[in-house]
Amino acid sequence: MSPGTSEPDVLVVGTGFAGLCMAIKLKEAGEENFVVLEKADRVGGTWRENTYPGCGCDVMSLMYSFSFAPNRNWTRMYARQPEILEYIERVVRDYDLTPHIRFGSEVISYDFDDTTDRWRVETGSGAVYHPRIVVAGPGPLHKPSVPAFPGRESFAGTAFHSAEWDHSVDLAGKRVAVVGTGASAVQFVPEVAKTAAHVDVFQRTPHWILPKLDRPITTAEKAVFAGVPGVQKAYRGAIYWSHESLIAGFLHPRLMTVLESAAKGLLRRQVRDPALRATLTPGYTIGCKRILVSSNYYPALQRENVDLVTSGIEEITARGIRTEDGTTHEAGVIVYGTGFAVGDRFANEHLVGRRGLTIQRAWRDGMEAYLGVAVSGFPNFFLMMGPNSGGGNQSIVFVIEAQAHYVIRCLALMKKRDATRIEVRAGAQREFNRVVHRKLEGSVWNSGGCDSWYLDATGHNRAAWPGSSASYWRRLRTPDDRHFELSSLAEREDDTEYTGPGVLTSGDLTVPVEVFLNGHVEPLDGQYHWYGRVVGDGVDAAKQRGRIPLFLTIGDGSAAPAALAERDPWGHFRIAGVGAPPFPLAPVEVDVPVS
Ligand code: N01
Repeated sequence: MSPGTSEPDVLVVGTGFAGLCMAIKLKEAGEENFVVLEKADRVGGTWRENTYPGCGCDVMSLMYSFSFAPNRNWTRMYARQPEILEYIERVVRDYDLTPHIRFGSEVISYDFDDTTDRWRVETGSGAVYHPRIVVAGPGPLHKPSVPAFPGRESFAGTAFHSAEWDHSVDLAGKRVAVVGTGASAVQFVPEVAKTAAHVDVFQRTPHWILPKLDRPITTAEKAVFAGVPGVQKAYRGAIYWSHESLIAGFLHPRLMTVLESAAKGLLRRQVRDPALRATLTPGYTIGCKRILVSSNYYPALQRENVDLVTSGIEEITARGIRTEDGTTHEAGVIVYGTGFAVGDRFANEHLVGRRGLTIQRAWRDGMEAYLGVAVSGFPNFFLMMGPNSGGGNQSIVFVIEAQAHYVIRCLALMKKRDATRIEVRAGAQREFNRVVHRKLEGSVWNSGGCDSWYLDATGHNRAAWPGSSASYWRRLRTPDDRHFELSSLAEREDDTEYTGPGVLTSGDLTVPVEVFLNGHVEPLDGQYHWYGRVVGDGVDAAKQRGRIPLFLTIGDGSAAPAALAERDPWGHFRIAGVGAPPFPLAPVEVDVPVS
């Protein structure tokens, strides 16, 4: 590829596990003309962003790596953030991905160009790319969510979210308030409590916690992994199947009793005080919220300098947090371990697909994709870790690998059919989601009696895959071409409503042009939308005229108000209008019943 090109064949967004996996699979498939955009100046995704004390993975290390790039250097059964980031950076070096990565490139808009079957992707730094294919890999958990507690801005101390840890603040000797008791908080509370003068942990809902069987990986184990072929793989296989066996319980909550006993056992062993134990015992089925894994959280809560606060947060004051029981809990620092905005993924993004369809409109009833990867209305666009692709009981890296493989197979399908456009059929997506949501109805996520980020505001589960990850993997082996619309630009151009000469006028300017136009009645506004390309010397000048109205006339027809957009990748201008088109419309064929 030419690493500086603005017309890559494939554009990948993000350098977390998902974006990097996609990049590696593209290389393996012989595709070198791709770029990877990264908003930051370093790779790593969530493992770059989350640096809170104690940050690590609650999936066992041997399963938290690419299957094709095993890590012989893991030091612990459950790796901590620095060594996961180190692993990711090593993968980038080993696969020579750096020449493809554009750092400091945050995407601000994605627009599909119907007339060229390419995307226009713009970054905050003003760079514009025209890729044929976009693969977006923004993690589902990357937008920190801080609840709008009354008085939040009045706090006189320092406040930050766990995913934006402020390492310039020394917590030693300070009074710290921690809001939230989820997967992040159970990791950093024990660390913060070691040096803080006092920690108040604000719990709204208790979470189920399983013991974390963490320990260093011994030198002998490392030697065996390195020296005896297949051992590390077998170990990984055992972990994979132990995670996989849990899915029966997630789908049939009555089977969760075994896990619930294990969690209750930990609570019994680690919390002797019955009142505290009761406060920490959830009132919903285990698995409904993400199951936490920790062996040092309960002991940390029982330290002299730690209090668990269960009265609801009423407001934040300059001095701390006032709870509904009237107490003010003084704090110099507030840490929000309050999770991420999951439900409104793409809510504020400029992502415009075929015929001007925005992602907000497409997802007005909730996020929906086909196999978590493709979205109807958004051709040549693939999503990694999209809605209902799972990862709840399995390493997300496994899910990501399956998705990258699927995208490669879709690209191969396009090549085989000589297609410039691939788009999942709306009917296939609808049917897929009907089945997914029906299967999820009885699952522990939907019926376990809790609120969680798996469920959106309408109560629909937009996160989980209703089956084993092996079943998801199988579905992603080969794309079912009956579920996709594959077409080529050349075929569609034959199909244009009008191709031929026309005249652009703008004030006293008249420009003879060649136009390639198409159109359709838009169901959203009931109007005829026409659009296409316009070629001719002087189109540039017409475009420069700014506010002076522009018209396109064809033959003896009437002048139709038009607008010129930016050039396409071949230097031609796009033109569009709404209302009566400048070309005659073909008569609509009506079936007349034979009497
Ligand atoms: O966030 P969470 P997280 N008032 O959403 C509370 C992944 N992860 O950052 O339970 C009071 O789990 C909320 O209370 P409640 C993992 O997938 C992975 O900890 O809603 N409290 C809860 O206690 C995880 O699921 C690893 O009642 C409020 C907490 O804040 C996801 O990230 C490690 C509140 C949020 O918990 C998110 O984890 C860490 C309010 N208004 C994280 N709003 C791995 O090891 C929220 N809370 C792979």
